[in-house]
Amino acid sequence: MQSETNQFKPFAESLKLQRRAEDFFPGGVNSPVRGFRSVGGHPPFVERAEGAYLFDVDGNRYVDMFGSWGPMILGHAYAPVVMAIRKAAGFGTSFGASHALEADLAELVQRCFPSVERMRFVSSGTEACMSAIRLARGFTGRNFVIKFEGCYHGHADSLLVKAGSGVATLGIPGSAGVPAETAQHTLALPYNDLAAVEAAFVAHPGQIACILVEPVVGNAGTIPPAPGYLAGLRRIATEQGALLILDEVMTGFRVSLGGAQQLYGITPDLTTLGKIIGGGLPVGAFGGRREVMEQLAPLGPVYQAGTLSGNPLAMAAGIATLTHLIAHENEVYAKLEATTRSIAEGVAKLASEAGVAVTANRVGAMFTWFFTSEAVTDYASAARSDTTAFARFHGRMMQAGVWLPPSQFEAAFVSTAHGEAEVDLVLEAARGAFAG
Ligand code: KE4
Repeated sequence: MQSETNQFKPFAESLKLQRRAEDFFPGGVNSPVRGFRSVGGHPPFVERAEGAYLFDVDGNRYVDMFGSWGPMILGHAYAPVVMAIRKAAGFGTSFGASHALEADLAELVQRCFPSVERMRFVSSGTEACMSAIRLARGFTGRNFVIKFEGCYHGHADSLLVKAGSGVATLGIPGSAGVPAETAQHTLALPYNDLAAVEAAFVAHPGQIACILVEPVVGNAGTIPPAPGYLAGLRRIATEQGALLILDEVMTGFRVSLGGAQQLYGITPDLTTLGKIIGGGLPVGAFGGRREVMEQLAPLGPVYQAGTLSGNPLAMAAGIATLTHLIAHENEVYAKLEATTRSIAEGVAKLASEAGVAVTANRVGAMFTWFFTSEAVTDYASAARSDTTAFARFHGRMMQAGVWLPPSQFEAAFVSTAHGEAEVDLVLEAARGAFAG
């Protein structure tokens, strides 16, 4: 909410910067979902961020409800992270050679994810997921990959099949430029439907390398696993000799310190991570069973590499972030749970009182308000949401100083920097948005 003294300022400076950006980048953005295409209007340009807030170039302040799409679990410009980056920068920004910070971060990751017996750092979640399925194919000698409709695992060719996030936001079936020969080995099944998975293995006996799943879907909006669903995937993968890969790029350190695999008690063969483990700097990771990971070059025949993998600044930011989360686990996740519940359920209650159909799905500090009266349990039900109503709500919340993820098919995130004041600001903004 804008303070009394500074009413919401129009986006004069942002519009100027948008026009300049369009001289360089398609749509003026470096990632499509930032473009506000599905909610209308132009995105404000951020000048700086601090704690739970974003500040745009026109002097507007927003409660940040998407946290750079997940990484900013400790809030923006968290001092220990900033200091760690500054200190690391003084020793050089990239070596392309081994250094101790890599194992320092790996040790913290392994403490929280004991299933990750060996790992490799990369520079994005896309790289992590792309590499994990190549490794699964190399380990099993099989070509098919199961993914789920509405799940997004980055923009590698074979994973842009019925994907979520920006692909769903823009309403495109997949992506141009992906050859049918590539996509044919990707089986996109409905989420929360074990029979569909069983049927896929009957149809492709001995041919499916892995089941790749967001254990809590975030990229169709937030969709929790049905009771027993993840355990069912684990059982089927084991029975069929396929690897179970949990894509915890979003849920890792988000839904609990040990991610969804800790929350639901599932041991995957491989895990992909990203976002929070870089503390806002570019880090992804994939890891899991030692005998699988040791198929990777230089030990094994599966190739994977990266110039900036294990970058010292990114390692330092991740170490500072995970060190805080581990040291203050109980306090951190209790606060995230309470704050997120207050926001998610508080706004859903206001919607109900205003006669607006909203279904709130939440797991820990990630949630989505679906503008629909039905339960949202898979992508098909998510897609029946009223995206026009969402866009209207989004615009009104922006005007009131609350920046929600600009898509019905994205999760909102809360940080430890969000407190009672931010809960009040969001509820007040929603009260006005529903009354408008
Ligand atoms: P990146 O390559 O964007 O670091 O990670 C890809 C990825 C993999 N797996 C999951 C579960 C993810 O959520 C993501 C990326 N998430 C989107 C937002 N839903 C990134 C935002 C964007 O594309 O700009």
